[in-house]
Amino acid sequence: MELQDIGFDQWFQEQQQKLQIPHCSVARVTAVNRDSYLVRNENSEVQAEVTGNFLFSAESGMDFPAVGDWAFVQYYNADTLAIIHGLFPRKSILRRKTPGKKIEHQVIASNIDVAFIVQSCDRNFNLRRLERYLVMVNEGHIEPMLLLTKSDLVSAEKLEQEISDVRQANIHCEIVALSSRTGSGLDQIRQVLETGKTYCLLGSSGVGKTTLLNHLIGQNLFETNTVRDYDGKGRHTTARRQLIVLDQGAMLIDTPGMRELGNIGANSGIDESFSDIWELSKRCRFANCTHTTEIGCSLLAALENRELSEKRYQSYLNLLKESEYYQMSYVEKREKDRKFGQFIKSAMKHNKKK
Ligand SMILES: Nc1nc2c(ncn2[C@@H]2O[C@H](COP(=O)(O)OP(=O)(O)OP(=O)(O)O)[C@@H](O)[C@H]2O)c(=O)[nH]1
Ligand SMILES: [Mg+2]
Ligand SMILES: [Zn+2]
Repeated sequence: MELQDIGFDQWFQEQQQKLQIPHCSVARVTAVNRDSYLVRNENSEVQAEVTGNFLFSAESGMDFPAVGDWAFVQYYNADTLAIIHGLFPRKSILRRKTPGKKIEHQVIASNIDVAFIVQSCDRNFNLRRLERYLVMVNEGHIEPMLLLTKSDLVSAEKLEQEISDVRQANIHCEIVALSSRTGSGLDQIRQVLETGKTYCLLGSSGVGKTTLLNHLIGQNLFETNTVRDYDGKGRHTTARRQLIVLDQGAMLIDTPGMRELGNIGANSGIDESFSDIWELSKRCRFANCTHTTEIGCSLLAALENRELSEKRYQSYLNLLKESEYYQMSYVEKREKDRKFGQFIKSAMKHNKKK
């Protein structure tokens, strides 16, 4: 196996040349435990730790290795232990705000091409939750795809209704309905998976993320658990995030079900996820329209003539209010915009080369 096969593409090769870290090899972080890691190189998967210096200089949780990261490592103990000296810049990132007032983020996974937002069509299907996940995924510059699992548990009509509800809400991502029980839809997923690309499973506990993963690897390698009957909730069976390389060459990251998304820490992701509203808002009379009371607000006008649903409008306002950007001071915003500008520039450069 070559590093390219596990996602080390031209962009990362260029970074490697720019960074020029001597005496180090390159490996990809495939699992994060409490204070140790697993990394994968051309040949095998190795236990890893970060250097003391790394611990010392880390300023926030964002600086620590996350699943999907590319790292500079050195090997010890006959190549059975890797020491992580540093990380490559991240090409894309899934992150959420840690609970509490302080604006701090936790990286869920990095360097992902497509995020599978998983909802089971029986009791977990929920448009508002979907919108929250979309904001997170869009902010990370990752392509979203909706997987509606357990299609065996609902009628064809109910499934159709759910898909039409998604479209009604102006959500345009690709949707695949599937059942790990009957196998329906699994071929469609297999066709989606491309060699060398990284995918991530996101969604509530118990929706069948790990079950799907087990089907794709063709054996029950990872633990799954029944859903509690009285509330349809899962039991948080998967405890750690890990990246698995599938036989056909794609990589899949399984994550523990999220209890709740918490506050979203996003700004750009909101406009992308609500592109219909964003388009409308361009026609508001005031550039800083809050879309709540202003005369000449085109959102309020769209609500009036039912072009825009009340629920989607509320959902947008709620997410906006929660967003980190909304809560930041002016100085913080300036700094953030500057950094984000740089991020976009480098991402665009990367895309042009593709
Ligand atoms: N009927 C039906 N049950 C399913 C399907 N897929 C998964 N399940 C069941 O749903 C339960 C939860 O599945 P898991 O794969 O453990 O769910 P998970 O999303 O990985 O949950 P966490 O690891 O807790 O985040 C298990 O009992 C599965 O057998 C399906 O397509 N149809
Ligand atoms: Mg699981
Ligand atoms: Zn407005």
